[in-house]
Amino acid sequence: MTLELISFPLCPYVQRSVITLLHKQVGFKLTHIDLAHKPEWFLALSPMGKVPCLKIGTDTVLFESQVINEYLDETIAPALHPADPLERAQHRAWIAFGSEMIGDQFQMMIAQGEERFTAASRQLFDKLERLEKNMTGNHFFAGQNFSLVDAAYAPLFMRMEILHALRPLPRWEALGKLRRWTALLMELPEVAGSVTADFPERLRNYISEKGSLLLRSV
Ligand SMILES: N[C@@H](CCC(=O)N[C@@H](CS)C(=O)NCC(=O)O)C(=O)O
Repeated sequence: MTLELISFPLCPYVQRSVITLLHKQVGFKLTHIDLAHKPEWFLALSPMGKVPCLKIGTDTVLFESQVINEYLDETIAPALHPADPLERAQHRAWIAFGSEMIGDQFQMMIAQGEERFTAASRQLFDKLERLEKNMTGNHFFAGQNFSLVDAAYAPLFMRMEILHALRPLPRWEALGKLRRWTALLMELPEVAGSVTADFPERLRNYISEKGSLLLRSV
């Protein structure tokens, strides 16, 4: 069965699925599209007009990163979700929490004015601090084993580190457990290899084109 992931190179949701595919060492084709000029074939494929979409074989399509990741997890070993239903539900809940933070982070990155920037960063950091309190600080999200939660959070944390390098973010700096978790994730080949080598520069250019306050006030 062939797998093709439809992508936009800067999309954190796509990156979650790329990490999962790389972790599972399964062959797949990555097809990038320009979200500013969505091709007709993509609009025909994607009910919400969003990436990622996973094309399975010639005519089956899945959308929504978490749905894609769960499908991959149920069909390709090793299983990354816990076997216990309650634990699995908790992992899903924290993944949903991470999705909210990706939205906050995006708003913070593209905010042009002080008010929007402050509001988005408060939303983001309040959530990050809550997550920090929930962490044991013991390796990955659930200890020694890499899980779908790790795949879901790595794109968010990768961007936090890039933004922090562009403009120091004291509230990020203070999150010791999350930053240790981040460092472990960034060393993994499936995380490092989930973006192109010029990703930090591409991200910087993207937010610069948006007139981001984050860059203007450096
Ligand atoms: N909930 C979706 C979010 C996907 C998403 O928002 N993708 C963005 C790019 S990062 C997109 O395709 N946006 C295009 C648009 O909204 O027109 C998921 O987890 O897959």
